[in-house]
Amino acid sequence: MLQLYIGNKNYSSWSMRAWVLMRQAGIAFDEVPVRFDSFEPGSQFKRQLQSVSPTGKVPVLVDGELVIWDTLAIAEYLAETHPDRQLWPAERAARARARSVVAEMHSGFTALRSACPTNIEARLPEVGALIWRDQPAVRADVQRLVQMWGELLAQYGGPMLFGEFTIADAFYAPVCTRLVTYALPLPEPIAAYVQRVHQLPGVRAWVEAALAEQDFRDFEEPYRLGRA
Ligand SMILES: N[C@@H](CCC(=O)N[C@@H](CS)C(=O)NCC(=O)O)C(=O)O
Repeated sequence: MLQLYIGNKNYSSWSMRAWVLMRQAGIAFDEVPVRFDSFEPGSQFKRQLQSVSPTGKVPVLVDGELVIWDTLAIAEYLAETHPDRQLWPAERAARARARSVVAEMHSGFTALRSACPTNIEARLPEVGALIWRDQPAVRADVQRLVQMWGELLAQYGGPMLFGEFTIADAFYAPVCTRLVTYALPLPEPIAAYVQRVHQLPGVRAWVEAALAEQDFRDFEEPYRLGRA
């Protein structure tokens, strides 16, 4: 059985991508939770990951003797090993485009990611309003999302970015939860896509588990210190 090492569901956006992808695609796996205590070298988190992950980060996929780390590599491995699940679009041009937007997510949107850390349980519209007012780089990231998603939904007809669910939707799922947490303003068709992503069974299952977790970590709560 495949094993997926993941961090706290309330906070770990990279874990969410791999987990949602597998769950939504119906790929069976055992989940190995690695609780965030801190990311310092001697932390329980780093010690638990030591034997399996060369980077000390989650997610990590273990398939027998094989260890695959980094979300993009995990997604590619699953696409290769489960060709029947159509994790990438079937058509070559769409597939190239899907890889482009996934790579763009993997290496980009840094302003949005650093200003609006994932916190599924939180509702921080006032914080989001200040970020929106004061951080043009965040506005530019959201503008790029609106443009990208708008073009893809128009071209492939929805409901997901490439028609049916693919790796691209899994990669943007934690962006969708951030947009809700911080209530960043979105035009209607884009807000509707964000809602559709929230309704995917794989995303619902992750969000429900994140809400049930109730394991608040101050170092992941820049806007709510003392919440734990
Ligand atoms: N590029 C990696 C990023 C993984 C990552 O940063 N994971 C976070 C949790 S969401 C982590 O393990 N952080 C621990 C650390 O930074 O030491 C991927 O795509 O999987």
